[in-house]
Amino acid sequence: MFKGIDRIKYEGRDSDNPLAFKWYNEEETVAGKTMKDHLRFAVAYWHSFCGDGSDQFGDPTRFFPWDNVKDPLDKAKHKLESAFDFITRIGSPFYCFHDTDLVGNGTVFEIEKRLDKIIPLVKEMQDSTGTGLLWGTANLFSHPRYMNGAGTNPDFRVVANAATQLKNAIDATIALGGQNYVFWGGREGYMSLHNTDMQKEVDHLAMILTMARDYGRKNGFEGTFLIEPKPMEPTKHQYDYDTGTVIAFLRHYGLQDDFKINIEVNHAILAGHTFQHELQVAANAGLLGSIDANKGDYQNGWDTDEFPTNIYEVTEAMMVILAAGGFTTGGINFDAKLRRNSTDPVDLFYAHISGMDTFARALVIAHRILGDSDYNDLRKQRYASFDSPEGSSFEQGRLTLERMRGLAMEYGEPESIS
Ligand code: XUL
Ligand code: CO
Repeated sequence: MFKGIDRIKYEGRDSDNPLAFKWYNEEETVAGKTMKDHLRFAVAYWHSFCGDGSDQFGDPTRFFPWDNVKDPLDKAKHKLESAFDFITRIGSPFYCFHDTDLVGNGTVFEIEKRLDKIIPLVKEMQDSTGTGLLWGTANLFSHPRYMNGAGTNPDFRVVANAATQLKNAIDATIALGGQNYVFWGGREGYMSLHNTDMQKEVDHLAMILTMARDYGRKNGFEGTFLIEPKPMEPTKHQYDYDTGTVIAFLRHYGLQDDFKINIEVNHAILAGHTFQHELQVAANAGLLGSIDANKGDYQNGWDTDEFPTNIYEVTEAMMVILAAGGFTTGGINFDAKLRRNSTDPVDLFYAHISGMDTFARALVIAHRILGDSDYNDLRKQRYASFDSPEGSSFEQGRLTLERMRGLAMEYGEPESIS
């Protein structure tokens, strides 16, 4: 599929070769770590090797060499070879998948059977190319059986099917040495409260996550479980609305030691936040796990999943990520797709190169802002009044409202707002 395209190399800022990196130099060291180790890029199997360009209004525009292969397993093998061909040529250390991206959809036992056959081949591909699995997940939202939810479905028989698919996806993730396991609750929510017992559904969601945690840990999964918040689309009200909501949920059900957050740029925007805001909320709670990198469209109210190229936005994000200590098991997954009218296989390279270069450049700038400028000092100075004896007494919980009133009388009306 990608014949004639060599391994993408770093050529530096002066290069005008569109098939070369201008900023992403994987071995270059920034703040004591290579760019490769800082950024931990991953290619998303679904957008890059399953996305055919179709949308609500139009048919596929992009065709894959395996489209007409009838046998699902043969199709899976063909797709696997092309996927790893791309992953190695672009030089991404990781990739991510849904179970159904690998083997197609069907009954949970059809998926199970195909996974059993394909996972050893995927493992061979990973080993021979030196590629790692950043995270695996189960697609619990596309099949009609999940129209009213998976873990939160009102029909227990659907929940049992979802749990089976989940178990198998965790098994696949463990077999492939996955560093994280992701839950995005696309249909875990509701459309109308009139037919919804919200408390019951949220309890069920927590029960499924608890079972997944226990199963994973019992079977040797040492990575991080991640929840990816999104406020809406496809469901009207999704339970994992945003990072703050998910943190409260995890703490309420005692899941905060095994789960962290996977924050996606476009989901943050749909929730009425900025990406940086969501990152900071997660960092404050010690729960910043991983990111799904993309870009929203500020004039649209839906998830456009564009490749990230806004250097200002990405730099602000990298500042929060660096200040929080960077990724451990997490990384940067390009949950981004080509536009429908972008149909040449080479476009997948241009898109990833732009995204990877933007993050690498942002890493360099963010590091310099944090280390070589007054940025941190200025922010610290803003709170300097809390370093006074009274200010620090307040922070330590040693003041009362009565004492605050006394202090206010002493201070009088502040002359200027700092
Ligand atoms: C959907 C989305 C998903 C998750 C994985 O908006 O972001 O692709 O990342 O299920
Ligand atoms: Co995502």
